[in-house]
Amino acid sequence: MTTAAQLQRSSSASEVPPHADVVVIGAGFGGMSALYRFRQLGLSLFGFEQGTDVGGTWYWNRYPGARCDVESVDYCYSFSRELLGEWQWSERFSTQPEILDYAGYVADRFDLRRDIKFETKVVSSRYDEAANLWTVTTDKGESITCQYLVTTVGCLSVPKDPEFEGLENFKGEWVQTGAWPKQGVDWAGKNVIVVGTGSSAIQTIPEVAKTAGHLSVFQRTANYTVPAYNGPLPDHRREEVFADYPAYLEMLKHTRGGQTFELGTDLSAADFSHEEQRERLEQAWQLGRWNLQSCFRDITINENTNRMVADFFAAKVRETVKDPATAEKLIPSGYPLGTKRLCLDSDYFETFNRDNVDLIDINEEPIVRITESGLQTDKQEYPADLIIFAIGFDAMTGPLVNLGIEGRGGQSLKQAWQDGPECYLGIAAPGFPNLFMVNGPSSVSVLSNMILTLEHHIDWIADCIEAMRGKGRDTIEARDDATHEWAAHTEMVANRTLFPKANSWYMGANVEGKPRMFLAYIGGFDNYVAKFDAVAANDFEGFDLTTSKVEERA
Ligand code: N01
Repeated sequence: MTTAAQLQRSSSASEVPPHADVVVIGAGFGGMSALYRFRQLGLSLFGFEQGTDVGGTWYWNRYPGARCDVESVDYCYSFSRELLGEWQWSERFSTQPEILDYAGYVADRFDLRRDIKFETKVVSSRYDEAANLWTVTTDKGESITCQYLVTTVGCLSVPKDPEFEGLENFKGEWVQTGAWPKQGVDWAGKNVIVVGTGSSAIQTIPEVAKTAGHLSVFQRTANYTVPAYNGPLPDHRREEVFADYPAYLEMLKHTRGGQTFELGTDLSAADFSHEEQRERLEQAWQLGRWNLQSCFRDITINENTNRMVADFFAAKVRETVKDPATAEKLIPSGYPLGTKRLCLDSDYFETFNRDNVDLIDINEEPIVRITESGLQTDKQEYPADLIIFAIGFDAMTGPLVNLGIEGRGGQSLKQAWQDGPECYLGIAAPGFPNLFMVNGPSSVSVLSNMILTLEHHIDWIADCIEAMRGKGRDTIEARDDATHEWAAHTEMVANRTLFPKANSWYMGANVEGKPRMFLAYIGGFDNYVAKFDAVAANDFEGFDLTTSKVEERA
């Protein structure tokens, strides 16, 4: 096995060329995959990345305890058999530093950095109808034209600003999990406050509690979280994965969520006896991962089944958390289990048994303001040396509307999506020709295994560009009717589930003023892939493929 340290760091681009066939925005896992794949087509390429290196999500989210909640053998690139053979994960759910090492290894291994300009933010991307070209401009004042613009900016990459009164006067340090300082943060022996109890906080809290002087956790909504049981990959999974690794990853593309679960089933709770249901739930708890959400087919469809599983969950919290009042606060209510992303944790509930940790429910004790020395609720002031905001992201649309994209007639993506995003197949929008948004709104992305879904998008885009060249076409644009139909379809599929009942980021409910709608496709990765296959086989149904006047003149 070659390690990341053995490969020399590949050098990155310093000059921006005047033109490239494809410009890729973002050098996370999507951007790297795009550069690799489009190079194979012989296209000229250029990429921009705001960070100093590759890694995307795993570059920015350096908070303590950050790990992937998908097993690393599943959450990895499938595009190269050699790479699959070379890289070995040291743990079942790898840490952020190891995932970032992997990203760096891939960048070196395939010399991807040579086409990427780092520390560069794209500030506008404008489509010129007469020239049939996009012009991408950066914060450094550079610009480049391209025929195809591909965004790989992530779904959860714009952290919400902590808009708390008085924060500007706070004399201590404050940080955000989603933009954790690269130089690190020291919390040993300090009074620390964590605001938020989503996935990021649930991973942060147990780590910080180990060495903080005191930790106060401010919770608005209690969350469902199951033990990750991190460690070496269990034997039964080793056998399943490594018997034929490439075939295994290919198989995952034909599953609902880009992963398999031991207790995954097509049977509903009612198909099991009461005793069998209890046994399955107990087994699911012991197996970890999303077995608890997968052990009955109808958990996120049927309220009764959901309540039964939620009651089982509540009993586990009461068993684990010693102080009954704290346990009750930690038991979620008001939304069905699984309709906010089920978290995976390491000793989250156990952490509230520590003497140096307390939990404040801000529904009972609202935050009034941040003071110079801590956080003031309507009952008391909590002193703090460090405040960690783990308050989430402007998900799915935030990263895209921030790119200053303007399509036909100068219409901005922000304007086009002001009443909610309509994005054909989660990849393209009418009025924005030759723009491909990898894992855009209404894609399966966040409800599946992200790396496999973005590889799927990128392969499809590459095949599409190749097919267009074969047909002498140079312009592709999503049709209005197909886009409306896809939006209606994604909404209809979501409305068949319990997901719309939660005030989640899936619904855009975590950002004030954001239109409330389900922002992803919940019909399954398998059905999603089949839809893309059908669209391509049917002469790119739902898209207009044309030849621009520019090409005709040439
Ligand atoms: O963000 P979140 P996250 N005052 O939005 C609270 C992925 N991810 O960064 O629920 C007080 O889930 C908010 O409360 P409420 C994963 O897909 C993956 O944790 O809105 N509190 C909530 O408790 C995940 O779903 C991994 O009432 C405020 C929390 O802050 C997604 O990222 C790890 C508040 C935000 O939770 C987002 O997770 C981490 C306010 N003003 C993340 N505003 C892994 O792979 C918000 N909150 C393991």
